[in-house]
Amino acid sequence: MSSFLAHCTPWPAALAADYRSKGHWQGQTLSDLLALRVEQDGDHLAIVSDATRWTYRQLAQEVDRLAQAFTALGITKDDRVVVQLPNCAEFFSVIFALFRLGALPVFALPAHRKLEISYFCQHTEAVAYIIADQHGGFDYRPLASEVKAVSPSLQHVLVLGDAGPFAALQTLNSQAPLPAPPLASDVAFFQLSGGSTGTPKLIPRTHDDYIYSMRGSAEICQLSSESVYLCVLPAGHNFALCSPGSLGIFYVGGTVVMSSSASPDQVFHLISRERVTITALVPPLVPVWLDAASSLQPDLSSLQLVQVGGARFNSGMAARLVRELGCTLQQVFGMAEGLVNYTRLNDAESLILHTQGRPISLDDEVRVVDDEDQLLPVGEIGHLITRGPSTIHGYYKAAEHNARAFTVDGFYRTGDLVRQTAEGYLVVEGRAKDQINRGGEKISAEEVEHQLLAHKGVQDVAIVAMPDAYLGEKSCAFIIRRDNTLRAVDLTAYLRQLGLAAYKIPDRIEFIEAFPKTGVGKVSKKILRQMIEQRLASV
Ligand code: J2J
Repeated sequence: MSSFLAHCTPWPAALAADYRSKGHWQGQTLSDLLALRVEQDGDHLAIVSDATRWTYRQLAQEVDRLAQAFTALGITKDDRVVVQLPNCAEFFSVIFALFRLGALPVFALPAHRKLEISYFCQHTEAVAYIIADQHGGFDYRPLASEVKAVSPSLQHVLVLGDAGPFAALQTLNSQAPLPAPPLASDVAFFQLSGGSTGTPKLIPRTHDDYIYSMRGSAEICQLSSESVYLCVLPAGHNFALCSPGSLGIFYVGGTVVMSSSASPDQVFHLISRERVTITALVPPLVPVWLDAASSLQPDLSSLQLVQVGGARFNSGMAARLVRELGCTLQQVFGMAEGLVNYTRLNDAESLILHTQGRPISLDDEVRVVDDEDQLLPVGEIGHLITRGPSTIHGYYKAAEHNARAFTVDGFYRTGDLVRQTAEGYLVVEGRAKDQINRGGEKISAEEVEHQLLAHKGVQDVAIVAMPDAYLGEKSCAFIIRRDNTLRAVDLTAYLRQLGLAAYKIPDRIEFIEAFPKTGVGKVSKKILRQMIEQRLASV
């Protein structure tokens, strides 16, 4: 048995043994699953992406080519590789090649820029960074040059498309013999945490724990080889990858259709052409799709299940979705740290419209506790803490933070405020963590505050969520400036130039003379939220 990756926290031995004995952890790797698919039905269509149509066999061939090529480059077990690809077929050939080697993808989002990517590369000591040449009007190659200049560990930049000064993924070739495959208990990759701290946190997930979540999710969603999943959200995000997402589809031998955009024109075309049966959305996309569907009248008759999650979903909009699309709605309340809750397909409508579901199995322990970690009576609102076969016991290289983020008996503090119904379903009521949920994109207030504080014109800053009709929440930065000539545009331009992802740049900046304080003299974000709410309501 190999030891667990350094700077990661393994599950306590007793829990691990329990999960194995109950069959939650079955000792399979993600590579094993792909090999099984090829064996069972290699000619089934696995991925559609633009003009690319790969069967499972073709996918596996691409995976082998890349695994050999990566090996020839010296990429090997436990090496970290930052993967920042748009939704395309090659996303999967790259990650399965890394899985085969036991090298560890770090799933960056396409929106991440220099600050985030160089942090991931430095923090994980990544040896390679994999990008597309361009996507969404952005050229990733100059970004890669900047990242490389500040990331001493980085040996390779590999590019899908026109490689410029780097190496092209498509032409890599080698006959290098492959090393022994990893173990199911090994860390397989890193997900990113939504985060509430100064620096982003990385989430080590193992093959065993991820496959537990994927298999359970695929069963709950009743996937089969007939299922066709439209991947609209970023492919590496936990929701799109594993709830049940693309990996859940591969597990049952279905087909994944990649969409590089969430615009109704493109997705409706793909849904009717490929006879898509299931897709996953964040709440802001729902009214956009519904409005467009009512005017364009596309053929969405193949669609059986629409999953919505990532942020609070209004029950009125949920009812509208069911009425207008005539398919099943599933609410999904998940987190990259592990726990995922689902409403079940045959649940009563009241549960589907008004709750965020329940965990995959009873071994996903969920507790609702007060500020002192004491269990609350069922129905009361409190902090959600959780432990289970897919929930991590520690972030990567974050010992100090881990001491606060987990209870002594290994429960993860989700930072969500929830209530549990008599049926055991969870309703998300709010948030205790210092985060803004911008339509499913998570922003750590502290991370952005930290960047703004480095500006010489800023004396102090506090970032809070403000209501937004479309996104649910947007971010508002309250700033005490040193100099009255400092303007909001100076600060947003500053953040952009530093290389912060666009979604983290405050949507609004309010200059203020002094912060309201709590009874113990801390900045009261609660009062700041009320202030901006009132200001927005009065215009
Ligand atoms: C309210 N808040 C929600 C929901 C997540 C499936 C689905 C989503 C994610 C995800 C995921 C919510 N209602 N339905 O990983 O596998 C907020 C909570 C949660 C945080 C996690 C998956 N669904 N949230 O969103 O890691 O605050 O994962 O703790 O990005 O999103 O964010 P993330």
